[in-house]
Amino acid sequence: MLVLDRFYLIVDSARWLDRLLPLGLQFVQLRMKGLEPAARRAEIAASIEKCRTRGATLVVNDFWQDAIDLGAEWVHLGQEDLAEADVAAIRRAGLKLGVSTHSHEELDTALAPDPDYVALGPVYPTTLKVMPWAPQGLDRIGEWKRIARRPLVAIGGITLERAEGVARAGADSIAVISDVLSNPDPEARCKAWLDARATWPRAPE
Ligand code: TZP
Ligand code: MG
Repeated sequence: MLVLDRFYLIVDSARWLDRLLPLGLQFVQLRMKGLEPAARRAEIAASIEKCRTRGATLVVNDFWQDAIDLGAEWVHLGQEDLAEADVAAIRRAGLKLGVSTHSHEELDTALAPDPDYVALGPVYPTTLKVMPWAPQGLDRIGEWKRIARRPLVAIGGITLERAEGVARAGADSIAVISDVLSNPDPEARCKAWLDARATWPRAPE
């Protein structure tokens, strides 16, 4: 099975990468909302280049056509994006694919394109996104990992203090926004995550 880095940071601009890649960040998603196409493509191209230079893996959220055109290696799609995306084109171009799920109903849809990981959330309440789904809780992680039979990314309201429990519950990787980017010292917090991930237990297969 594909091994994901256990810490998966989500950023909204390439500028974060200049600050955080030097700390040893390995797995990062660029998730942008509301940019004009030209600005968006410039952000994606810059992020691909920065990650490549540092040997990190970049995942492009939503904009799968840009991701293909600009030579990204990974794309992440939500349920709605998945319905509209040309998954065959993504695969033909050799990109890996991650998908989001928020409920049991969505899991079937998420598994249909045989994704390289499934992201489950929100595990805890998140302030970042208004969502109709209740927090899934830790038990759901192990349950979904058994159903999905592929790497599971946990997301939503996860803090460094909660991370070990999330890993113990079976998450292969933990995706985070606010706990790092809203911290008064994002570099120090990012470094703390990177150091901590080596100490987390792995749930038995
Ligand atoms: N999808 C499910 S929860 C979430 C997304 C994009 C937001 C995660 O942000 P945070 O700040 O780590 O809760
Ligand atoms: Mg999306």
